[in-house]
Amino acid sequence: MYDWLNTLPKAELHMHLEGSLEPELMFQLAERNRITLPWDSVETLRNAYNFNNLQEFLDIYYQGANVLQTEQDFYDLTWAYLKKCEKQNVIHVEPFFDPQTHTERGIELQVAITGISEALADARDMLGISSGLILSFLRHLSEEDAFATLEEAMPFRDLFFAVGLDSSEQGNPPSKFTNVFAKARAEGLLTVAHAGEEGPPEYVWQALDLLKVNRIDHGVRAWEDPRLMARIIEEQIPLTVCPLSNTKLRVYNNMSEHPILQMLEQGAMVTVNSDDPAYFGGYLTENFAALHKDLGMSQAQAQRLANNSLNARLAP
Ligand code: ES4
Ligand code: ZN
Repeated sequence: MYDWLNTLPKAELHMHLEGSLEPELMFQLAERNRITLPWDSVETLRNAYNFNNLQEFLDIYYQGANVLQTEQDFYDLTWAYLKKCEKQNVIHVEPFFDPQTHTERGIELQVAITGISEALADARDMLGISSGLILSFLRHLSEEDAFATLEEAMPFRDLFFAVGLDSSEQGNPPSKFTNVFAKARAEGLLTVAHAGEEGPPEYVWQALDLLKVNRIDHGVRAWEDPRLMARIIEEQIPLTVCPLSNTKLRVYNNMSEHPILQMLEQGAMVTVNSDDPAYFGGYLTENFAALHKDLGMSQAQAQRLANNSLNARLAP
């Protein structure tokens, strides 16, 4: 089954490039940039990947991102992910990057977006992988900070097609970013937002009604609200679901509790994604394989999920 799932043509619509930083590359870049990491080896670092919630993960994810300093570093990070996509027959990707994770520590937005975009362009030419980049705002920071980030990014407007919203969800509702999302839409950008990962169904309503998003990232907690599920199905709003992420961050204690196949069977436009593959135990095929192993996903269901991912693409 793994090989069959691996060969299936698919798209990835929810992954954070900073979350594809494998420990080996993190240590390599630390050495290249003469940065001291708070872990003494790849093994120690991997052993730290035991999270009880989103925040415990984010604390390590932001620390790891410190090794990314030069355009070449961002290129190497992105290229390693795209080579993995080639191996797993991922033919289209719409990855996120978090400019504020880098600008906050003095790395210019231009450095990150140029390195990433060059790798995406090379993957188009050399690997046949199409893509569109999503600029994601950190929701634990202010809306004013998001406005400044959008402004800083406008000279590179042709290098990204959408904005997103990620980081600590609880206590940072979509409503906090209503104005900056309106501004992004006025600039012709599409919009997505993480909602209903740890946060309540109310945050999914807000992402739809206030941020007017074209797609919901995660959205699994919509399952608790039948009225919301009815709307998601009626309007065929894509949900980018991340099964291994949800169990690693204990949104569900066991994959057997995950509602993704029930959502699919009700007619929701759900897709499978890896989120932060270096931290959560696998890339796209591993996420599909986990659904087969733990939820008994059939080949027909896998085919529908893969088709959904290709149909829920937003990049031009
Ligand atoms: C993230 Cl899993 C997840 N949730 C929210 N924000 C994130 N940034 C990177 N991974
Ligand atoms: Zn995510």
